[in-house]
Amino acid sequence: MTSADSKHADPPGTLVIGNNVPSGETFDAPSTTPNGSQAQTVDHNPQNYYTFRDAEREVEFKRHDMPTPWMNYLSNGTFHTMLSHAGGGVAFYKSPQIWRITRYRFFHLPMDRSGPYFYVQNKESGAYWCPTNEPAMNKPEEWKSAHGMGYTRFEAKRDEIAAKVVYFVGPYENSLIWNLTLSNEGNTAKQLNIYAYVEFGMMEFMRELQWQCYNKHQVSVRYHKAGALVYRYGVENQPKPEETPLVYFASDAPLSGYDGDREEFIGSYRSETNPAAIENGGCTGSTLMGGDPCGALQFSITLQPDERRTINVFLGTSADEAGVEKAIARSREAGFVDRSLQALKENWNAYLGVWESRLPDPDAERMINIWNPYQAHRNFLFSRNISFYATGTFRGVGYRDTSQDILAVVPFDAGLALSKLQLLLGQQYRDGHVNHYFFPNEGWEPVTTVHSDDHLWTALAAWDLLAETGDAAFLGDQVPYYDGGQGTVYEHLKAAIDFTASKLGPNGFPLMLRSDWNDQLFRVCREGRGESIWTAMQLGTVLLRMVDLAMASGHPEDVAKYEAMYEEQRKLVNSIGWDGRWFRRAIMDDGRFLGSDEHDEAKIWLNAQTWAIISGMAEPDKGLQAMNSVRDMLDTELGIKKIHPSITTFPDPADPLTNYNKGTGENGAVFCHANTWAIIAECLLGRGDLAYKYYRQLLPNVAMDKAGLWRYKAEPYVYASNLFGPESDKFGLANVSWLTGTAAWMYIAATQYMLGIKPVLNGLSVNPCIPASWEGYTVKRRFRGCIYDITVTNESKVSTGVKSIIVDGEPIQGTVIPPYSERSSVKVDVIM
Ligand code: IFM
Repeated sequence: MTSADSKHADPPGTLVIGNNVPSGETFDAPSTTPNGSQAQTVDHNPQNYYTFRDAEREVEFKRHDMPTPWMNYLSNGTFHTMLSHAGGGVAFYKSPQIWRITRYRFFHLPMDRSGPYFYVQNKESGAYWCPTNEPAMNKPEEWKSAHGMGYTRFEAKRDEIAAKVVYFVGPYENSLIWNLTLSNEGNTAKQLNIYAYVEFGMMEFMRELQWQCYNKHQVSVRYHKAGALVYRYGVENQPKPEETPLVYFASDAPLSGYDGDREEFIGSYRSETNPAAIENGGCTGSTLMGGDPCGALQFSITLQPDERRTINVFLGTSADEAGVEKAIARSREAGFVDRSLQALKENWNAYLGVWESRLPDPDAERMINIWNPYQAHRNFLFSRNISFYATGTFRGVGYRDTSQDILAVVPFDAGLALSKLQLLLGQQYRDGHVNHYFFPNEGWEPVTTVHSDDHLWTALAAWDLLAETGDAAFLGDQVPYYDGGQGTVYEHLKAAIDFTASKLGPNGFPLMLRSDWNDQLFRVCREGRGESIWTAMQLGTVLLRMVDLAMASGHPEDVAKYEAMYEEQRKLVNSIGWDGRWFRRAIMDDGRFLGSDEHDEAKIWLNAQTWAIISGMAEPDKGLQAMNSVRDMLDTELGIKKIHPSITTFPDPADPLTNYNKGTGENGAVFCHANTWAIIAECLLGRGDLAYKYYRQLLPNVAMDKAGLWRYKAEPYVYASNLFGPESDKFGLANVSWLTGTAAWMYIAATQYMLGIKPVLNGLSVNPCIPASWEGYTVKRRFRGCIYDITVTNESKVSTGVKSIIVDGEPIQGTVIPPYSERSSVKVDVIM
């Protein structure tokens, strides 16, 4: 809906672009300020900042002065680094909460510090610069960087020296590899000092904030005879001292100096921009037995004209001294770095090779083939732990969030998905409820708040696993309960249903308990009487899956119970849950409805409309009317608002439902995660044009183009959790990018509902719901050991409806293609 065609009396608003920067045009500030620093050039055209290189699965950056750091995650599953396009970032081993290796200063200015930096210094002039562009004051004359699958590279030139650095975490060692190649492009020999620098932090970030003054004297940086620095975090009372690794900082090139004491290398009242050691002739040879640790390695080299030299630096971890020596020795073996990078690339080729599509929309194609599954994989790995927005301080694995993240890993690696499902089920109590957050690496006590939705999510992942593999054996696997004893996977899922059945409220809907998917709802259900109408819909969705799971695991006796429960909730949703033009969201403690036309604020909530359809519960006329209300009241030019109107005083000015400013976060923002369900719902209604509109408008680069780069701000290649909504003066500002449930569900919405290629129990269903204008598309999808090479032809220019499917020349009945495990590939022609 644009504000112009809104049917609602109080339209959500209009798109205002760039109220902090002049709109529409580009202006260039002088390139240097009076004090010599480079001034920021404000340029609204995204094309001047970045470009996609789809064949390489890369996004390349032309400028370092982005509105925010645009991140990548480098990881081998154990050792991780979040790294920005300008070289800022943080490395950690397993957990950023207790084994954080380097320091990243969240929310501080200048932003995006510190990071794994190289400095290139001309010995004669003393001038120095960084291939990462930041943090040195002197900037490269030419510069670009790029994020790829598991690596980030920088290419820069200054004073006839060209530098290329590739940072990545390879599969063979737990280390961040910094692969630097320097070339002399001039006619004279160049005497250079090269420095590699990292700032070590206290491994426990919470402790660093609280107890740094004492505990800083329990860390050390020693020089190791292998020609390396070794950082030891020896702080008392840390949660798992026996598992805390040593950190090594080493190279395969001979050192000409080092520092382990940040004061010595950086100096006082200085920063990474102007390190004292670099300006004063070189490293001082400091080590550290208490204080502020760092790692600085100095290499003194001469490069002849046209000469090229590679220096590899390894920032890694190992359990003990012997392990450190072995890891360094292995890393220095000839070919180690190339082999590691090659293996990384092959692993991603294999992972992403499960799906390859060619679509009429290149933005959608790129997202579906590359960035969306990549982002979803990172969510699966990191949950909501650490990003530019989240400090990774007390965020473990969220039961709700991770259950959803699993969905987008199932198609790529069912084994990995199953192990995470089992990890989650280990957090379930015998009565069926689960821990809300838990800390598998840290060993901390879990967060035990009880929510109406958490425990139900896992059934969706279990059903998807069954459909993907066709193998029900895992449903019989034994998994422990958190409070003792064990049960099969199916028994765990059944216990979840039993728990909800035992927690119904006075009207018969599931009690809200602490909250449902929406974290804020506890504020209207504190007294324990509130009920969640949305959870009834979630339960319904799960019950449909449970019927299949019961049959597949040999428990047909449970089916009638699930069906009866579904029917009971369905009736309630369509009676008490119906407000006249949309479905209500909840019943508050005081018995009033949330999400009703009778209120001035928060009249309509997106989730209650979309899940009424997803659950199959909505009576057809009500479902259609509800989704029309979404279109008319919630949709904007930049995505669908979560609620409307935003809350300022509801339900009580002294105690409003949320403290979020209107148009932000949980209050009237465009919540991208919830938008995914609108796409699915529209596909289920067969409205392909609307589904596609909802999908396309939230493609990050598309939204950025519309909002303007300096308004949108976050990365154009991964989804953000939310965009400020039209009731905010910063409509279109993207927040909390990378780690969001948007990633998994957007992938499911696009591939399984829009493109309609969905594993089901008896095969691969092909049932597209696309814009009527699309002429067709192709998808290669690996499924149960066979590549399905699918060509969809939309000769009738419709959104939905399959006329015929021909597999290897043979027509099949219906829209489900059976498994062909005995064939390596099949050619599938689908006519719409
Ligand atoms: O569902 C939650 C999620 O668990 C954390 N982020 C916000 C979502 C909506 O409240």
